[in-house]
Amino acid sequence: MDDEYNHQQVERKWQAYWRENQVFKAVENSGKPKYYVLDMFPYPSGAGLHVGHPLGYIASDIIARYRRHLGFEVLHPMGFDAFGLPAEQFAIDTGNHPATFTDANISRYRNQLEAIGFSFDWSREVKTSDPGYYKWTQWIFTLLFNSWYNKKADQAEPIEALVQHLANHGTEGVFAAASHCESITADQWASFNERQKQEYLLSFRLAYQASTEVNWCPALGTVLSNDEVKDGLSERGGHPVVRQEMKQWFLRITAYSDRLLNALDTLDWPNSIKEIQRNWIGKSTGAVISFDLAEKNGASIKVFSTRPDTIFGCTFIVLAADHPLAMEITTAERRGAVEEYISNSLIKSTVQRQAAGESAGVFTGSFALHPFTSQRLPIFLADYVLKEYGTGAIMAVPAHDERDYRFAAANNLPIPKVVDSGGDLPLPYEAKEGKLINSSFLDGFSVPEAITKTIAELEKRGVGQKKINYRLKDANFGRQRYWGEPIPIIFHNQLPQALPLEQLPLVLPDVESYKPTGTGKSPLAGIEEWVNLPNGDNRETDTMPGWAGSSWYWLRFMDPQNSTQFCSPQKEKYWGQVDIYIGGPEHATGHLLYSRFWANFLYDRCLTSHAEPFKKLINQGMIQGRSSIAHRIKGTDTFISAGLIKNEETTPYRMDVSLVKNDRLDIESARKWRADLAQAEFVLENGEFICTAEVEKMSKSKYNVINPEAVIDRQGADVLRMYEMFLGPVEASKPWSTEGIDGTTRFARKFWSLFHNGGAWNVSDRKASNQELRALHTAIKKISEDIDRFSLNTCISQLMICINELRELKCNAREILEPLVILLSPFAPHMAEELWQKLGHQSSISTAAWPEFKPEMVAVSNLTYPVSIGGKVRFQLALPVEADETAAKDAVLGSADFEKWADGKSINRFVFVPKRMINVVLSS
Ligand code: ANZ
Repeated sequence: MDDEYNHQQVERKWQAYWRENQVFKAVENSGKPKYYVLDMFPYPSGAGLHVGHPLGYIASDIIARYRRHLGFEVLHPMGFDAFGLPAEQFAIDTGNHPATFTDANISRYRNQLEAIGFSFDWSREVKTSDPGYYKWTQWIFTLLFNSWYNKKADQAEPIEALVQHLANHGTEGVFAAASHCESITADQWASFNERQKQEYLLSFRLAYQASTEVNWCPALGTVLSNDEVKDGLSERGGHPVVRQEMKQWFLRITAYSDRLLNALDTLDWPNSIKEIQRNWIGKSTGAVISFDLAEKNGASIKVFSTRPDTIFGCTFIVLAADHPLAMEITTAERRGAVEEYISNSLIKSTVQRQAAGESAGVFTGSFALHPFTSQRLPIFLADYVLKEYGTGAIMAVPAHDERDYRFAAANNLPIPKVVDSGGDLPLPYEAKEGKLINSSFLDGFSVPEAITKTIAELEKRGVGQKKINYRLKDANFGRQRYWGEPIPIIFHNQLPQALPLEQLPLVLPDVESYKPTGTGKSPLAGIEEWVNLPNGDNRETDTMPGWAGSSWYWLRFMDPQNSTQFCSPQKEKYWGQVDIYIGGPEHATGHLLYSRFWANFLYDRCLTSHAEPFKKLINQGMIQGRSSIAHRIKGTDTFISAGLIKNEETTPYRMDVSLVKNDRLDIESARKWRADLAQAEFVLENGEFICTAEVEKMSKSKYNVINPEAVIDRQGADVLRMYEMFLGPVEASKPWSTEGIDGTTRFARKFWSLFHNGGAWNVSDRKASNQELRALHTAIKKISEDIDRFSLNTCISQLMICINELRELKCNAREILEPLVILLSPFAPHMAEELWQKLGHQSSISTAAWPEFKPEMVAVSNLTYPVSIGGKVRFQLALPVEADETAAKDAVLGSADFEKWADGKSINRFVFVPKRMINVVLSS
């Protein structure tokens, strides 16, 4: 940058100014309309931020600053999602408390974020691992525990409402989302003792305990998540992992399936995310059908099918290997084979089971009877049928289902066709179009008609009914780990009770060892005096999963210091929904779904004014790294420059990107960087060693990480911000290019120099010309529209166009430059503040009114050209904007001024510079 613009000094100056004056502090009820701009708050990892991380934060900061210029009261907070496994792993490895590690990382993150010039209201910073914060995470959990879902009212209600109803009417009229709901009368309820009552209520609570299968690793003594298991072995250490039943906490998110699904239509979110959530919730309408067992009187198997119309094409039945009836129906002759199959299957995770291929399966020796034809249908176990979905059993229709088709083909089972596609399409034919054939009373009907008819017939015969099924499962809510919010439950006579608010927060106690206990329980289980209370009660020792604290944090930002409420109703009402939420698409089925669930729940319990938390969502893309790869001849210590590689077999060797400039390797520095390079031989081309480049994820292990600090130091935060936006649409993924940033640096310099002449301040109070006004208003219009459309890269290009035009016009008019600085301010706030101050303003530019677009300014039809004759400007001539050289020449020739100055001479040379000037040389 110019000598006179010292970005380091200017940026530091304004960051200090913003901090000291709390310029971005948001206040409630300021009388302005509100706008809430939220970023997905980071997990503070040990590696700090690389230039990819702030992409979304830069975009949201531009929006926040722009909205302040428009006169909104903007809430733009930042905080830290501070519980998580890396900190726990650090604690296990070093014996230090995970909080130490977390706090050190947070302070690094905060410094990095501040250095980029974000307009966060730091007074609202939250940290999910802070007891003052998780007090309320725990409280929301207790509220879930003390609620049930009334399907009739379609909302969550206090459990006391259910208790009241049971006391008055028993289960008559109760329509609940429940694990199971045994019908009882009011008298029976009255006859229950306290223990029976509590046990009964457990099935209804929105936070409940149930036994479920987990990945248990005996060698590590811990439960692993699905992604921590690869091919039946623990990812860390490679120890065997088995599936084991364990009691776990769950949240009844399934009660909200329909609401979470339907409200998607009202959200301004990317379609891709909505589609992922729709599929995740996975609503399908079909029927549950009973198939009687041929050899067991009165016993039957229930299947779930979305295609009951195809029932006459069913030739066999398949159960999940872990279906409760699997062993019971197996005949003596088949027992050995089935047992072996089941034990092999049980060690696999769900994902592996599905990947096993459809042809894998085993015959049980038993048969079921077709409900309409009484035909005997063999019953198999196979991995492609999942225990957790539907009823865990299917009627197989091989002609019209791909998976059944492959299984039938591999096991020589018949494949009768029952839907006629109308053409000659190969089997399996899965489309829901065509007419039924070979199907008795369904023949000739279309698929939808046949579905309705079949269900009616099944219901009439009492062997089936319509059923809506969801893929969504209740959310597992406990982990057997240390670094999380303790679940605020105590067991009294083995029955769970939630701690009252007065006893919250239940503070995470210190432990001697962060290691898993080896018994499957969390390290908290090792603290006797904490677990066992003097009255004989004991505490839950599971902690909450990583997503607990982030499921409501946008509410805490509204009222972060409140110690008596999670958020005051007045403040919640003022800020309402998050107007724009920016974050990565990887949270589609986790955080974004859980947050919607909690928000809907809190709304039901009359604690908030909106059921949906995030009105508009933007997913930012990734900034990828551009790795530098040197090529080493295989098996040698010789590296060969990229242009020289012919037939040699080479292996790639990633060089740290800081050692490479324009693909040229700094060999001497490389030798110092890594010992194995010290003695290596480098074969050069034209005296240089050239690397190739590869675009891939930015990561430490690929040596392609660019830290924001380095860029800020060299080019400045303003340039970093503008460059990241200029790279392309925020939503797109794109590679970082260190060379590419130079163009943005030049632009920043040009912007600054527009206000200066030879280093001296040069802004004039003269009137602006039409051309200047036109350039400015074109920019106002385009930039305002583009920010509204969230097209931030084109804002930067428009600024660049505008600056080039104004430079050509040698514009130094305050009337133009002042509004121009405001246009720059969301993108390059430090330089904008500095220029604003130099323009004579006493306060921050951040609340200066956004320049108003005046259409008449761009509609100007005439431009004023200075006409010089013989090197001197002699007169001004108005020409239509679209005038070309010929038109300009005609106009000059026809003007009285020209006649006067030409003095009868003819034109020798005519120079026309569009929008700028006309130069005439007369013949002598
Ligand atoms: C008979 C049939 C005929 C089916 C046909 C499909 C096509 P969605 O839409 O995902 O809900 N299914 C049911 N339970 C299953 C389980 N536990 N594991 C694996 N597959 C299961 O899919 C429902 C369909 O998936 C059901 O309809 C069933 O196969 C299968 F021409 O029944 B269908």
